[in-house]
Amino acid sequence: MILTVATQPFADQKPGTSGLRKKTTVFQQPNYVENFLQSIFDSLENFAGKTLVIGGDGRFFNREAIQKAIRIALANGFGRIVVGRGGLMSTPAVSALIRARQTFGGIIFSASHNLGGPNGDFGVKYNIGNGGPAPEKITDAIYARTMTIAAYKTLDAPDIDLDALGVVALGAGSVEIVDPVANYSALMKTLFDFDALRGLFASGFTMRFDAMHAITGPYAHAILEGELGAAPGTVVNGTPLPDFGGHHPDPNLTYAKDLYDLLMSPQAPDFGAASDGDGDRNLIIGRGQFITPSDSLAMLAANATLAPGYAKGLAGIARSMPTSAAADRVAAKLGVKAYETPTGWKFFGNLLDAGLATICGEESAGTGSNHVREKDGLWAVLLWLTILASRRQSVAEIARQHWATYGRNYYTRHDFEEVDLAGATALMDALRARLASLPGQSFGALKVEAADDFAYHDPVDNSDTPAQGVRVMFEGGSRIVYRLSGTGTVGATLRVYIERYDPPGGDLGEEAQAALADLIALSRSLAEIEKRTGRKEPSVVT
Ligand code: VG1
Ligand code: CO
Repeated sequence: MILTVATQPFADQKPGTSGLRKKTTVFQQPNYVENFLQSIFDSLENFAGKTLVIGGDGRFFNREAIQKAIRIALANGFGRIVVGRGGLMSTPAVSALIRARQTFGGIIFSASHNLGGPNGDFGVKYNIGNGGPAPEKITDAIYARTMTIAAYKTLDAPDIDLDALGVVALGAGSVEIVDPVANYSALMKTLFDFDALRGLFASGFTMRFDAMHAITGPYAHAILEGELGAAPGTVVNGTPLPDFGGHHPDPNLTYAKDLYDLLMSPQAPDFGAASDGDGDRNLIIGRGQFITPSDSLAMLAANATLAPGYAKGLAGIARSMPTSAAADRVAAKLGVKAYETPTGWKFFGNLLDAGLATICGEESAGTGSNHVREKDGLWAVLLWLTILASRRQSVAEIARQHWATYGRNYYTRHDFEEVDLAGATALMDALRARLASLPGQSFGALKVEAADDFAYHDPVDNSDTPAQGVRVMFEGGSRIVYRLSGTGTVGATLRVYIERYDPPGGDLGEEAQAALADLIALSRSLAEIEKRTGRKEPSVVT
């Protein structure tokens, strides 16, 4: 039986960079998740009888949210709901399944790299029929709807057993519980030569994959150890836990420090990688050699044709604006177009759909391709393994050759997390007010060439997205970028992205923080970070 439940709007349901993210306790309020889901369905048309995929990263409140979503989606007229067993499915696997089954869309419950648990964060995101995050036109409509909603529809029905594979009837439709890994694993086999990868591990190649107690555990166990013959124990922290073991499931040098320390030690395996809460990010570390996500994008793009799925070459390469320009140099050499988009994977969807770009990436440890419409952590690992299997060189040798050919973009991101929102907003306003006066000014040896607030024009749908971050560009290819995060849940997080280009033959040394020291100091003074946020040092450096 369909129930119509009266409700009233919450004022805080504005989707950010990647859906709606809030403290779990906010999501647990009566009607909170129901309102947002109903607002999603109210913003969509012509889905009666169609199929919806629902997945989650397994964090605390995942099962409850999925039960609610199943009832609300069926009450709104969807015909079939496809759910990963246990309510689990990684973000790239949801994207892959939407595409494989040509479903109407999907719902992903995740707050990605944010802490989980009762005191952590929760999130929800709607993905469209191409498998990618809903574009701004839809997220704006959803937000508008959340402000006027007066009722939601649901079913008067018991919970579904999320752990039993198979189809059960519910309301006027049905729910299908599927193995969350099977379709994803099959897709990977179409892109990569699994025999060659098996050969790599059979030759004695060793790696560690840290799933950070999050969603990629089952995928990595099945593919790396199961299919490819990596030694048992290759995957660590491979069982998804509702609180991610109390850790941030964020694969960076701060939260995956154990992995970094191992790869820098005498006991280092050949290769190390990690993924995040929902499986769309990747961290790549070779023995003794960390690869920045921006460099990883460039190196993957430069070598992509070694994988069968990309043997015909790349149509183009896209990166988010704060991502280093390393990938642009590869695009130039390949003679393909380089695209620069705002932060967030939703901006890559049109480029991929239109066949303008094949590989995309973000400095925040996200890389992916046209195989899905999300970034994909394990995909990046398999492409790296393909390159290592084919070139028979170490990660460090591949990096050194890359820099010798293209030059090196030294890169770091400094995050000032959970600072006062008013102070951070004032900091950005003050920077914006100075933009016109910066070009031509010199700060020591650094001369400003241009400064702007990044605006994106989508070449496919001609939409415009203004105010995506302040860029200060210096002569010689150095750059400081400032923007406020759209995924935090407390106060504001100021992200400062710092980059310096060193042409082939140059050598600023191994230490990025040292190679960027003058730019880092300038990034602080230019934006008056200490005065406006009260913080002398960033909370996270990646
Ligand atoms: C961050 C990253 C961005 C990424 C987004 C979602 O956004 O900077 O590159 O696309 O998270 O990633 P922000 O607005 O906090 O800078 V994930 O792994 O949450 O889906
Ligand atoms: Co993520």
